[in-house]
This record gives sequence, C-alpha cells and structure tokens, in this order.
Amino acid sequence: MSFSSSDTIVAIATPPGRGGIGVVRVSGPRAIDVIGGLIDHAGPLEARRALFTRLNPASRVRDQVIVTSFPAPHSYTGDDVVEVSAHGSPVILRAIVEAAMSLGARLAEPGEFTLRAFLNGRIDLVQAEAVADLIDAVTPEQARLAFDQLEGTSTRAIADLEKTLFDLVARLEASVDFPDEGYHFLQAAELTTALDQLIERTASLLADSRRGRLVREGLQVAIVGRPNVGKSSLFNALVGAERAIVTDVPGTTRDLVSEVVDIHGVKVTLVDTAGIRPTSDPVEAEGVARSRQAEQVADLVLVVVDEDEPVRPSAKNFVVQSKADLGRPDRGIRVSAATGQGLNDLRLAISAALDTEPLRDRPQITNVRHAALLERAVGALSRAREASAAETAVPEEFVLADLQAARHALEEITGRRAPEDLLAHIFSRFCVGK
Ligand SMILES: Nc1nc2c(ncn2[C@@H]2O[C@H](COP(=O)(O)OP(=O)(O)OP(=O)(O)O)[C@@H](O)[C@H]2O)c(=O)[nH]1
Ligand SMILES: [Mg+2]
Repeated sequence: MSFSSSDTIVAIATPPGRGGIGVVRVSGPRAIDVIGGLIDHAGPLEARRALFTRLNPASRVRDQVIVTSFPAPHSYTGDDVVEVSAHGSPVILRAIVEAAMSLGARLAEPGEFTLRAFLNGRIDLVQAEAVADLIDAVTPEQARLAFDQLEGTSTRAIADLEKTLFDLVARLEASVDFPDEGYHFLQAAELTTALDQLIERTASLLADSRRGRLVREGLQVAIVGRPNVGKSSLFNALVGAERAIVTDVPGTTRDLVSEVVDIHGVKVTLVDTAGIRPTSDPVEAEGVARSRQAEQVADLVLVVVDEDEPVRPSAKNFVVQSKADLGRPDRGIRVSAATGQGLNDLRLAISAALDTEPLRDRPQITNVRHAALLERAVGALSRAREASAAETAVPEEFVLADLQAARHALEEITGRRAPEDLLAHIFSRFCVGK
C-alpha cells in the first residue's frame, strides 16, 4: 500500500458488472491532464461542472460521457479528482481505465481514494471506516449509524475527550516543570474530579457501544432441532427464498446454510443446521457436529419443535412451534412456514430478545476497534485516578504517563497516531474504486 499522493491513480468506482452508468475515477496531480487526453473536449474543464463529451480515439472504444472535474482541495481525496460517467459496460469502463493508464495513471489499490482523503486530512480514520461501513450496510439502521459516523459524531465525541485530556496533561506538565510552585497549575482535588468526569464520559460512550456494535456487526441466529421438524422451511420463509433444500426425508440438511436478513433493522445472519439425532451415517454425523458448533457460537438459537419434545432450557434458546397449520400442540411461538402464520411475531420476538428496541438516541461508537481503544483509555485514566488520589504522594510523572497512554489510545481511534500496518489493514478491507 502506498502512503504517498504523488502519483495519479485510476479505478472503476461502480460495482463489477453491467449497469445503466459506470463511473471511472482518477485522482492525483495529473488527473485533469489524463482525462483531458482521452476526451474530445479540447479546452480546460470547468470546476465541479458536468461536461457532456465523447471519448476520443485514445481509448480503444468510443462513448458519450459526462466528465466532472473536482480540483484540489475541494474533492473527495483532497487532490485533483476527475470522474467520468460512461455507459455501464465493463468493456467501456476497462477501456477508459487502460487509456488513463497509458496516459500516466496507475491502477488504484482497494481503498486508496479514501486513504488519500485520510492522508490529506479531509477525513479522520473514524470517518474513513464509516465510508466502508456505509457501503457494507445491509440494513437502514446500519446505514444511518455509518452516516452519523461519517458526518463526524464519533469524531466529535472523541475530540471532546482528547481536548479535556490535552488540557489536563498540559497543566500537569507545567506543575512538573515548575515543581517549586507545587500543584499551582492543577490542584490535586481538581485533578481527581477532572479524571472522574473523564472516566465517566468515556465509560458512557463505551456502554453505548454495545448497542452500536450490535447494529454494525449484526447477530448470528441458529435454527436447530430434530430432523424433519421444519427448520429449513422456516429458514427459507425468513429469508424469503427457497435457499435450503426441503424434503419430507428426515436428515435432509447436512451442511450449514446461512443467509443475511434484515430483522427490524438488525443485520441477522440466519444459519440453518442439520437435524440433531444419533446416527451411524458419517456424513450426517458430521452435519450434526456442525449443528452443535453453530448452536454454540450463535447469539440466539431458535429451537424448532413440531411435537411435545423436551427442550434444554438456556438463556439464548427460543422455542418455536413449527407447522402451526397442522394444529400441533401449543408451545413457544407458533409459526407455519406453509402459511406464513406467526412469522412476524417470530421476527418481533427475535429483535426483542436481542435487545434492539428502537434506537432512540443512536450510539456513537459502533466499531470494535474503537471500543477496544476506549477501554484502554478508561484503564489508563483509572490508573491515573488511583495514583492521583493515593495517600502517599505519587510523583506526577506517573500520573502523566497514564494520561499520555490514554491520549495515545484516543489518537489511535481518530488515526492521528496510527501505525502504517494498522492503516494498511483498515484500507485493504475497502473495495477498489473507493
Ligand atoms: N404443513 C406444513 N408442513 C411443513 C411446514 N414446515 C415444514 N413442513 C414439512 O415438513 C417436512 C420437513 O421440512 P424441512 O424444512 O425439510 O425440515 P428440517 O427440519 O429442515 O429437516 P432436516 O433438514 O431433515 O433436519 C417437509 O415435508 C416440509 O414440507 C409447515 O409449516 N407446515
Ligand atoms: Mg433441513
């Protein structure tokens, strides 16, 4: 991964495949020249104004295109950016990319446009991650949280903490540098109170993050039960497609089958499993072993029953009575994959059991990386708090070291202090062209 903005990069920004329109994006010091070299339009490109023109013979194919130029610094990356919208054929888009490369651009790596925006200070690391989240969102709630993060809600919350911490460190350092004046710059009691407030604010951000992560990462819900009870039928009904094989032969499902669905704004990964029973068939036995594994890692387990059979009680177990249309005994939530009866109740029950009641005030922290660093910050602040309140006077240097550690954790969230391997890791998750 390149951490320099000195060369000009190009990529198709729209998804692979055919569409009405496809967009090629070029960014870097030569972006305007490169695109200027492959269109009919001869004069300069007017900033941020769509221009209708044609590809010239420099590209192997011709097309009518719309070209928009975003001169630095008012662009996505902060460098000169030019976007070409052509008809969405892979042949045309590839020809534009190749023509741009023959005119001096190089193929962008995944996430490289956003990496440049970060390196140029257009956005911080939290916002860059929000771009990836927004693109990956599968539920509207995920998209809303990612948008808030992109708009800077998390950034501001972290920046507020950083500012308070910076102020504390500065005053404490002054006390260390001018020891004769003792705690002149910062009274011990004042320090303790300030730390209490900081810890409280950081902890409340963290407490919120559990809900945020729930929305961002989603949940695993396993469907388990004895053979033939209707697990795969229920799975298909919730997915809304005949994804898993359904037959009246017990032991139909062998492999785990999974699909992502949106259940009241929560991204749920539903997993259909093999019916659990003693078996001497090695293939089925492997299926049963996988069912048990899926049950273990799931956040919630739908135990499907079709007659009066015992269910092992467990906090994450949820009894679902299948084949309600056949008038089976009344247990748990009654559903029928055949008629659709009870499916909505089941969805409601899933979202309620997962504690995803309407997210009134949206959580600001949704990302496990941010949560882990906030935890590190709280740890360091708590040590500083303990040291500052100790009976025997602790040298300020120790308190300072803990406060610095807390600051570094916060700076790693926003990326002000982010090692290159962390950046490479984060940006490699992006798609090409973003
Ligand atoms: N009438 C009725 N039949 C159902 C319903 N759900 C499933 N069945 C039938 O029950 C049989 C078994 O359904 P599956 O969904 O394959 O059951 P399963 O639990 O996945 O079975 P295994 O994969 O073998 O463990 C099939 O013949 C389905 O048509 C339902 O809601 N109503
Ligand atoms: Mg099945």
